[in-house]
Amino acid sequence: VGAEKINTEIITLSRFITEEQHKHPEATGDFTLLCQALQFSFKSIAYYIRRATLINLTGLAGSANTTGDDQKKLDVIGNDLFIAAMRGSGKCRALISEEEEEVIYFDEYPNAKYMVACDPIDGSSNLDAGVSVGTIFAISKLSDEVIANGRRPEVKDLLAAGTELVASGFTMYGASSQLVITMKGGSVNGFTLDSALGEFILTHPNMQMPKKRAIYSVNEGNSLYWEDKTVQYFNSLKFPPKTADGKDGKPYSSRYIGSMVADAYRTLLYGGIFAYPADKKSPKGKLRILYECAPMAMVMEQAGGQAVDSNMRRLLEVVPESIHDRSGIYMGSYEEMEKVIAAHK
Ligand code: P6P
Repeated sequence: VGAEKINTEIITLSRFITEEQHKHPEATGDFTLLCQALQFSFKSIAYYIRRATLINLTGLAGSANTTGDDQKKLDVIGNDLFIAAMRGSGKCRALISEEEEEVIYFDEYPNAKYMVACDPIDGSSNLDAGVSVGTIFAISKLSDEVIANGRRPEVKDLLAAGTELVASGFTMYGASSQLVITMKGGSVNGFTLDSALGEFILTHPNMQMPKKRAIYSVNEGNSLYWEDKTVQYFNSLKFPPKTADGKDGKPYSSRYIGSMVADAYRTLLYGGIFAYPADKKSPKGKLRILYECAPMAMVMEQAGGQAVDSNMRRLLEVVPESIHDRSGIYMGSYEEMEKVIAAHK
């Protein structure tokens, strides 16, 4: 029997990013180095998450973050690891983190070109239960004027719509560490961390989300607070009309993990919709624009789907009013999103 053909054409994230760089003659390599630092932060966060229970890293840190969430020990460690990696890259000028009230400026690199927004450990309230959590990131480029004169970008310079993003993605720390990244105008690519090699390997090239799938993902515990059109929309999925020949329609399946990265990754792979609507309890929604909604919206759109806010505006065109500003969000398969939009007209 012939030896199994070993795949020697292994594409690591480093190689993928480098090959991307070579497609752009004007590229300086700064983005490549920034991504190297990013992937190191994912590897180190993954390392601690996998050992958390063993080295007593679960549970509360005894502190609270900017929006009052109780910080888990891993929230603090994940945030510190991420800040150190961005600082060490020398290519990040400003960093916005869910765990930091103010923008962090790396003044030691006054001419660095990039701003990074991140949620170092999204879904951390699920950590102790062993549910997949993740790191969400969004990369944007500062204006030539800010880069040239090396001044600190004003906060207003950082409050840009998601259409300005250069790249975005997330790493989900689940059964394995799955990284999903997309660059402006490009495809969505998935990488799996091979811990033995210490490399993210391309395992899901050019991810295209199914155009439709009868799965909805929302916290129904908030139904009491939903707008009427939202209630009607989800009811139309749960109680579908009878078919022409009088048979019961087929209801959608409900899947809700409560960790955005895990719900987003499943939606990307299987299709369906994920929603965290703005409602009477959270009029601006719960999820943050800069480091949850916008990066995920860019991934969903570039994988062939859509993402809108609770007013059915394209999420990538929503401009945050502050660095921790929130928005309602519906995102997922193209045709499923057409139904959302039609139901909320
Ligand atoms: P709820 C986790 O706390 C998070 O920020 C997202 O990861 C997740 O989608 C959402 O909040 C879950 O919120 O209110 O359903 O527990």
